[in-house]
Amino acid sequence: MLCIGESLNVMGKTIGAALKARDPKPIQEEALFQKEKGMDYIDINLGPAKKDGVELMPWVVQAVQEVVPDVPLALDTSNIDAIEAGLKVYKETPQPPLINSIMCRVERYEKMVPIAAEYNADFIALMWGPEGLPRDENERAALCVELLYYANEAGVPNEKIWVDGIVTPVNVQQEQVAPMMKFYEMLQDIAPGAKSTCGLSNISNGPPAHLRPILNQTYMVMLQRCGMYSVISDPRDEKLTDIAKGKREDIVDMIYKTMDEENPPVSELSKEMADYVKTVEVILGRKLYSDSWLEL
Ligand code: THG
Repeated sequence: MLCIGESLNVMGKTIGAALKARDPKPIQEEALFQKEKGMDYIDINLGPAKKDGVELMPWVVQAVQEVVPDVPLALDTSNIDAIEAGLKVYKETPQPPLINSIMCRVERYEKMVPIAAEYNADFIALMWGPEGLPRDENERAALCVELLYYANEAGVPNEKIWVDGIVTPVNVQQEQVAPMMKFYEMLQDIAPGAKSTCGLSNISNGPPAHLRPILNQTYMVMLQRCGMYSVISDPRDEKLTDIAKGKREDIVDMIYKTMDEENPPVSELSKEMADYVKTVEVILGRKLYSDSWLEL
């Protein structure tokens, strides 16, 4: 599983202030930190960046590439001109840069797909359509086919497209989990060779901070089983990265067994393993979500 570090983010206190002040030091420290923690890509998340994105994105790209020239970057903003300005100054990395993201809305993708093609960038295809969030796997599939067909016609092959079905918080949209997983199981049939990704931490947006890691870790393993290729993830969660890099097969086995309803009773398990079993059950909707699911 590839990991795309999420925390070079305008919403963060330190990074937000550094971006505003055009102070490269905290940004470069964050980039070096993410590389040391094993991130395969670094997501540069500027949010909407309506006012100054065109000037800010190239400034950040250059600051980051000065210290980590070998880590590919994801350029994350809804400002199309800012994305293009970032790509203009981008210095070649072992993997091409990743545009984050192109929505399934014609007025967006007809502007952005040609930019991806021109700069040889990969892009994240965000399953956000004219009516917003798709309701199920079939609506996701329809949006996916529409955008990928357009991209293929413009000369961008599926291998350069990372499909994002959009992860939603488990505490408010528990019923969205099954369609997300079904969609990723279908993906290679509807878009052979396409890659995939998601904003993993969205699943735990809402629940208490100390419970976010186990939700993120468990859902990552469940999605990997459905074919997920990469996750946008928290580089400070070392256990998550260990699991992603195949260092915790004991956890992966327990999660798979629970998905298949072949897990031992929690009374026979260590607290660590029992917590993963309970978390699979709450993510799959076998148990109703509450913030105290690990205590039950
Ligand atoms: N899909 C795609 N891109 C995305 C998302 C997605 N980019 C943005 C987001 N979703 C993924 N990135 C983050 C970044 C931070 C957090 C969650 C997802 C996060 N941060 C902590 C918080 O808000 O509490 C800490 C903030 C801080 O640094 O202080 O949860 O779905 N394609």
